[in-house]
Amino acid sequence: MLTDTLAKAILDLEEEQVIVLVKERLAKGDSPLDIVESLQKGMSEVGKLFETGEFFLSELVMCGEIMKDAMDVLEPHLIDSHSGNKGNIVVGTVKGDIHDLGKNIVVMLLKGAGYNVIDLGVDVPIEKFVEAAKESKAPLVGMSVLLTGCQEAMKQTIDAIRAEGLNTKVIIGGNYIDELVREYVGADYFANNASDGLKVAKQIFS
Ligand code: B12
Repeated sequence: MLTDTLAKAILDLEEEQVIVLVKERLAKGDSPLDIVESLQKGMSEVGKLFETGEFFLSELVMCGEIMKDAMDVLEPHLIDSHSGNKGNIVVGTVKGDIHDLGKNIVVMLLKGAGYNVIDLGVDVPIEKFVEAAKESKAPLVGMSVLLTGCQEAMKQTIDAIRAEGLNTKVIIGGNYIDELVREYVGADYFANNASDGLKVAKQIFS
């Protein structure tokens, strides 16, 4: 039973209510990242209902659309006027995976903190990650994955980056990522939310 009203509204797919609650919480002075956390909680519940067959793909799509609308409201509060001169970071969702809502939040937050983010989008081929890391000489590459089936693609992408001998740290993120996954795919860091990702970036660029 969800006690967080915003999480509950997204679980109920109440689009208008979600936007009203997001605006109310911003007006109250809540941090945009706490609001994202509530949305994420609700979406996780939607995912569970999809898994058990109570929700179908249409509900998953709708939940994604609601999240996009909520992010339109939150975006100006996550991004400020920094110029992006703190250094390059390459970010993308791995090959085979088209989930991008979480990645986009990470991108917004990094841009907001002044990094120049090279966003490769979704379903990113291994070579594209390697090329971008090489060309930009980015000290950090961030990879997003939500599908367990795409873990292997993530491992292959990291292997390919290492094979080039690039001096690049790799951070992976996604809802199910943990230390075991990090170790298996050979990443340097992992994060389950955007703010932990930002902390790692700050550490690397410090
Ligand atoms: C919305 C959604 C969709 C939308 C995505 C819309 C979009 N534009 O992204 C649509 C409808 C397209 C979709 C499609 C599918 N989905 Co889907 N989807 C979801 C759902 C409900 C929410 C995901 C989400 O956006 N969460 C909100 C964001 C904010 O959270 P987040 O992604 O976790 O990101 C945060 C952190 O993880 C972290 N993070 C994420 N990336 C990164 C990267 C870095 C570098 C860092 C530092 C941090 C970081 O920071 C973010 C912000 O805090 C999840 C359920 C869940 N538990 O996540 C299922 C889920 C991921 N989907 C699932 C499935 C199965 C699918 C489909 C295969 C369904 C189908 N039969 O077609 C397809 C896959 C298509 C593909 N090839 O990718 C499964 C995956 C199961 C598995 N074990 O692999 C899940 C878990 C649902 C479930 N429980 O069954 N999906």
